Amino acid sequence: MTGGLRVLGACPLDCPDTCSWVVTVENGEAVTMRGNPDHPYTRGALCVKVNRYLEHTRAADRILHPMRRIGPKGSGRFERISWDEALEEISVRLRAIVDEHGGEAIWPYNGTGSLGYLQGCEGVAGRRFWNVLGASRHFLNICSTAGNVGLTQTNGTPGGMDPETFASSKLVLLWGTNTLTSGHHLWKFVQDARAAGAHVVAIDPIRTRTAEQADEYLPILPGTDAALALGLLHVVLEEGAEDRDYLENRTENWAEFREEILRHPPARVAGITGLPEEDIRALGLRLARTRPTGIRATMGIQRHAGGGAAMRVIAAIPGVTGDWRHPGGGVAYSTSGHVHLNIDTRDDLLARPVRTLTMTRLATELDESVKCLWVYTANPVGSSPDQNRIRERLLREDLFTVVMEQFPTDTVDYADIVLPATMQTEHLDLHAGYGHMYLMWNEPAVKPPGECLSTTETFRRLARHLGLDEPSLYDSDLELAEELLSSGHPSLDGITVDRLRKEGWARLNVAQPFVPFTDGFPTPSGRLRLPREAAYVPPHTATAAREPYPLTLVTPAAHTFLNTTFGNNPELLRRAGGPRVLVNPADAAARGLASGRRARVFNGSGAFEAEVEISDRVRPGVVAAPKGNWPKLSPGGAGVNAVVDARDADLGRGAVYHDNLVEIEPV
Ligand SMILES: Nc1nc2c(c(=O)[nH]1)N[C@H]1C(S)=C(S)[C@@H](COP(=O)(O)OP(=O)(O)OC[C@H]3O[C@@H](n4cnc5c(=O)[nH]c(N)nc54)[C@H](O)[C@@H]3O)O[C@H]1N2
Ligand SMILES: Nc1nc2c(c(=O)[nH]1)N[C@H]1C(S)=C(S)[C@@H](COP(=O)(O)OP(=O)(O)OC[C@H]3O[C@@H](n4cnc5c(=O)[nH]c(N)nc54)[C@H](O)[C@@H]3O)O[C@H]1N2
Ligand code: SF4
Ligand SMILES: [Mo]
Repeated sequence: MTGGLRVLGACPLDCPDTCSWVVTVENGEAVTMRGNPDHPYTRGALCVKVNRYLEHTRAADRILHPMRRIGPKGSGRFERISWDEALEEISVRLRAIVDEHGGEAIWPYNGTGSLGYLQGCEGVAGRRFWNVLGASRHFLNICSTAGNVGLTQTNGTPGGMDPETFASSKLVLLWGTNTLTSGHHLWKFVQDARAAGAHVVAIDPIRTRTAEQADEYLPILPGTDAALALGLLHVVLEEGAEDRDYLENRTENWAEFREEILRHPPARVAGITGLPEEDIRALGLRLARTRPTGIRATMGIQRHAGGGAAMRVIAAIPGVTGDWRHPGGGVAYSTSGHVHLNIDTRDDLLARPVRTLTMTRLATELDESVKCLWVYTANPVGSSPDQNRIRERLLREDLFTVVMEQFPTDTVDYADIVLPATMQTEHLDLHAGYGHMYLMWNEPAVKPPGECLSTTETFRRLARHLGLDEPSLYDSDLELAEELLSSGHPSLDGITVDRLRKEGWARLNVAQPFVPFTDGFPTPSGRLRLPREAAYVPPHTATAAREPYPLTLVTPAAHTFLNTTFGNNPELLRRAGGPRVLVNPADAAARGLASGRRARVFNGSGAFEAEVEISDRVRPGVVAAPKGNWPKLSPGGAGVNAVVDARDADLGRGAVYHDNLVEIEPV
């Protein structure tokens, strides 16, 4: 045990768990970072990635100073400049752009690199500043919007089960979610349920490490979950196990939805989902007979053409079974719908309405009308769809690109000005888990290295340099935190900055166990709205011609990276072993692919290279390559998103990362 000062913080990454951590500081240096054993949900463990966070803050390639481009666009060649020079050049360019083209010529492009309410996307850092300039709005649709909209149409909110209540479930469906990789703290609660006799089923086109730990695994065809849900409900109806009282008093559209269920008997659903009819029947029987059933369905399901509809039908299941009556019953997608902070983006500062530009559509919407692209907490060249076209667009000479970053990502290579950003141990922030019911405080533990500045401080300095006189642009971090907590919502009663600073976290002021919707749903009727229209929307991979690209590519979370974050960490890169593609033995044989050998994965949009892993963890016709590898650190210089299209899902304009067709050939 070291002596030093203990500083409480929280993981900022786009992971449901938002871990509580303790940093030990000696002589101004962060010496250790450990999971906080006192936190009721994360209970002391971090993860394979964030165990290297401190090492990452000190990485040799950390960006420590402002820089200006000296090579051609995209070359990644820069010279060091001072903050004053950077602010001056930016101010001159922004003023000229606003004067000549209007504020909407600026695209503030922020991503999920930090979920901080101050420094990251949840409080929409920088938005007040952009409002004063009249910049375009940015629609952050890259991650979860299809599911959010689908759930909101059904329940009135994307918020669902408190994940802690899975300990009380008797049947656990891990549906399109790789718990042990993408938010592993839920697992303890799943194991508690199991110890009390629960049966755990994984539904995933890949036999993931989570699926391998489950009691039962269904290798569903990608994008067909709505059909499976209807088939399971068909069995529930055959058994007469629907909760008639709940349906009558708590839901609407039952007559229509019942018809839709009856159109999907297990035999038909088997043909759509690629699952044996008897397995669908067996799971349907379990669902019919097991209360409470807890469904953990996360973002994997909704990264498809019909992803929004899939979440709608899955959300309908507890409406039919009445599972929302019980702790441990219902659907858990995200808890963010239960968080009621006062996010005051000051949209009243806009002089006139402005257009909205869409995050996943960078490749098409970054046209001549955009004169400044301002990227922060995002790495679009690595993470956004249609990588090759994004690169082309970023080469435009008259586009002024500013990137605020910690590391020299592929996106940084295209910047005109790079601004050095702090990391989580170096700035203050407030967080809320999207996989638990706690607000989290992050106290800075150390001084920023070099000349790094936080997001909030960067925008304050920029405002000052531009001579903007709107007072709210200068609110301090503590003032911003106070404002966030000032919504007056009862779930925040008694939660103050002082308390958060002292304790590190606070559970939202809700019952324990928290069972949502016992007093009705936040829909206009107060009822759960069962789908009325065609409930199953097929994936692109089922409706498009499967020639000349016959394989369905799924691109899920990598175990060792968090999106592209850590993609440059030498040890995590070593563990990942470079970009990989999982191929079924039959597909490999048909193409002369060998395990451990490099292959080219391609379609009409582009190509990337990866090492082949031949495995029956994917079924014939389905291949899988994780997201997260940096294109420039990958063979061939391209990443998985070179073959991902910028198509929209059915709802919320969500991204379709798991719904693309490819072919593979040996290199
Ligand atoms: N280690 C690690 N953790 C992460 C991340 C990471 O990059 N690495 N990313 C973080 C972020 S940004 C997010 S949004 C979450 C995402 O994490 P998840 O919500 O888990 O989403 P995905 O990894 O996209 O997909 C989850 C699983 O769904 C499966 N899947 C794909 N398509 C379908 C389908 O049509 N039906 C079904 N039933 N399953 C399908 C995939 O094979 C995968 O195993 O995780 C966060 N956690
Ligand atoms: N093929 C495929 N692609 C995917 C997905 C998929 O399933 N498949 N998933 C998508 C999902 S779910 C998401 S959420 C997106 C994520 O896509 P992005 O939002 O682009 O997130 P990252 O790729 O993690 O890049 C975040 C960057 O922010 C930087 N950063 C972190 N903290 C800070 C900070 O405090 N200040 C500043 N200035 N920078 C910071 C990090 O260094 C990192 O380079 O990726 C999507 N991309
Ligand atoms: S990435 Fe997730 S599991 Fe890892 S430390 Fe952060 S919140 Fe915890
Ligand atoms: Mo995400």
